[in-house]
Amino acid sequence: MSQKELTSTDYFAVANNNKPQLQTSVIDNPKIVELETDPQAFCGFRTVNSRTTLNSLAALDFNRGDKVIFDFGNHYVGHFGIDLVDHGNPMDSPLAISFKFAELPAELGFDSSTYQGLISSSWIQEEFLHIDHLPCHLELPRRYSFRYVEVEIKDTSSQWSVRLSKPYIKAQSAVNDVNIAPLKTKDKLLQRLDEVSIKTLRDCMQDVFEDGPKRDQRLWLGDLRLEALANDVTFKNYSLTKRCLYLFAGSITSDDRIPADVFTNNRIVPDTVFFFDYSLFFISVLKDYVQETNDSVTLTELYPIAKRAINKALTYVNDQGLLVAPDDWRVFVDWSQVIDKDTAGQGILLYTLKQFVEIAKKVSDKDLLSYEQLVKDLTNSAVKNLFDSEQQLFISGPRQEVNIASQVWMVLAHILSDQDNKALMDMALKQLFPITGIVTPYMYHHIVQALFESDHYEQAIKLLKSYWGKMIDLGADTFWEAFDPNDLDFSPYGSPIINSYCHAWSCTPTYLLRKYCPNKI
Ligand code: RAM
Repeated sequence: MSQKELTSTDYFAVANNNKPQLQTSVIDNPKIVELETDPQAFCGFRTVNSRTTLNSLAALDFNRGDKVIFDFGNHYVGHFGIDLVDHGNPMDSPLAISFKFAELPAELGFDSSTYQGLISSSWIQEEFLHIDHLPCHLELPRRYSFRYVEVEIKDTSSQWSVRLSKPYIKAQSAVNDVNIAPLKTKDKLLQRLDEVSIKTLRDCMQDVFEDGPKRDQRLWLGDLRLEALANDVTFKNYSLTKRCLYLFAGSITSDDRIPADVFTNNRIVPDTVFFFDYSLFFISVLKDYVQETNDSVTLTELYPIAKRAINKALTYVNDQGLLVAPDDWRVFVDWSQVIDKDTAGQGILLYTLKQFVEIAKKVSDKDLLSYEQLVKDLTNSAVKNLFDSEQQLFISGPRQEVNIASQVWMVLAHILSDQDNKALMDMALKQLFPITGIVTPYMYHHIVQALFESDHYEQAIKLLKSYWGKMIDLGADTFWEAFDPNDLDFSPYGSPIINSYCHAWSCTPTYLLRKYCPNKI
């Protein structure tokens, strides 16, 4: 099989040929609700039904300071529309009107002018408009990600009022409500975890597999890997995975690093953010895609990129056979700021090197043997240098720290025998549970997966139920970007209001349940 590399332009052309046709559906008849403070609710806010109904709304006069909140009953991504009509004396001034869009009630309770988080406040979903002439049918041009919309009248004049009717969402996704076979279980919570996962994935499947339709609305490699796995057991939209693989292939740098993310609106722009592990996950996505589809053309065209990515990563292995990732190309693993990530990085390198060997076999790469030898060498060095036989756990970094991420990635890399993997997770369960210091569903996914893969079925289900189940208890319609059950206000960016509450990398319960327990639950 020839392994000739294409140019960026060629890769992007294939990506463009696999652009999805977005499917739209209209969601109307929302309920009208009111916002209340509640110390027990997520970030202190909940909604309650209002006495106003949609029918009575159309006859209500709105003036300066009046507000109404629509609740569409579930999370959607799309455009909001509403009819506005003036009432009373002639309209002697423009209408000033504002909108807030929220995935969760707490976003409505937050005053955006007080936001001091690390990333741009412009992600906060709000809009302020002047409308010169009524009546009008307004459909906002920007796409939002939301369940709730608060409409506030900033001003009319003392002469006239405005009346509101027919609010709706034109919802969009790359995928339709296809017939996904229901999860085979009588367990109501597991059914709900599966449904919410699928909804999360669906709302993130847009022009690319986005990380979060509220924020960053962008293709990230780490998120893509998990979305593609969940897609394999649900929507099976393989051309979207293919599109995203080609977008990353065309974005590889001249020094062989694959960017962590790519912007795809208007034009394709690779970001200048790089994570060591994300670059390697290109190999995982390619291997999984080829395993699912047997698409040998894609494998041939993308294999050279995978090879450049693994070769580049291997240049950071030292004489002892250990990965030393450079400061400007760090290993991400989780948003946790408290765990050492060195050993998890070694685990990820081994995990992806083994996957690379699988695809190298498929293309009959002449260098196959040397990669197989490297798997053996790096495995030996990991066991020799990083496994602490006294504690029976892997240690990480200069402080020889013991943390859950190291154990999990070593289990997932399967460098130990199945029996030793089981013993390792037994010890992790004893010493490192309940989990602390991990703050994303992304890393929790890997913990659950490591439990399944080390023959800890019950503990895996228990963790799925307690972690993702807690988000549901807190009102999740879709799963979240960040969630630390020990610190509900946690945000990687300094304010939970900027967090995304429909986030791709949290959609994996559907994958974990369908892959690891099809006939058991
Ligand atoms: C954020 C997003 C994204 C993730 C990166 C590391 O910007 O949450 O999903 O991949 O961080």
